[in-house]
Amino acid sequence: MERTFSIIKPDAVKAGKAGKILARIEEAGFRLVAVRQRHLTKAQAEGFYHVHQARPFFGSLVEFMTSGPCITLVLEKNGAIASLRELMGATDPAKAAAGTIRKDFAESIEANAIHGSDGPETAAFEIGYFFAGLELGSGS
Ligand code: 3AN
Repeated sequence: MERTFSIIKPDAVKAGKAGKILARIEEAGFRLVAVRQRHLTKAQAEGFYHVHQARPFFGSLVEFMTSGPCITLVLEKNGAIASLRELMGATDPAKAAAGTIRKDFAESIEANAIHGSDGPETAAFEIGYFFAGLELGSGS
């Protein structure tokens, strides 16, 4: 079993789409290991997206990610990382395949409804950034 980290982003939470997105995730066979709604501070969002700090959209991305509550998730499934990336679709919803979460729920390349870790190292960093070991047990 592999674990990945995901965020239902502020655009989707604000639009009342979080439940539908969670349903898609569960229907795709993921187990919810940890779930927590948070309103990120500027420092938390900057730390999370530190790999993008040199990108021109960094300031705007941090502003968007702190604009309202988001839902942070730890998900488990065989091949979870690749499976979630497939379910999410391309970063730009205009280029996302039919039936993907971003195609159906994202507003723009920035406000794109969902985040998913892009590799095992990123997943380990992102899970540990938001959740303590005690919150990552069997779910009981
Ligand atoms: P993904 O989320 O598909 O892994 P990344 O890691 O390239 O995409 O980008 C991280 C986040 O930065 C995206 N989810 C999106 O919110 C934002 N982003 C990426 N590219 C752009 C862009 N060209 N303009 C504005 N925001 C962007």
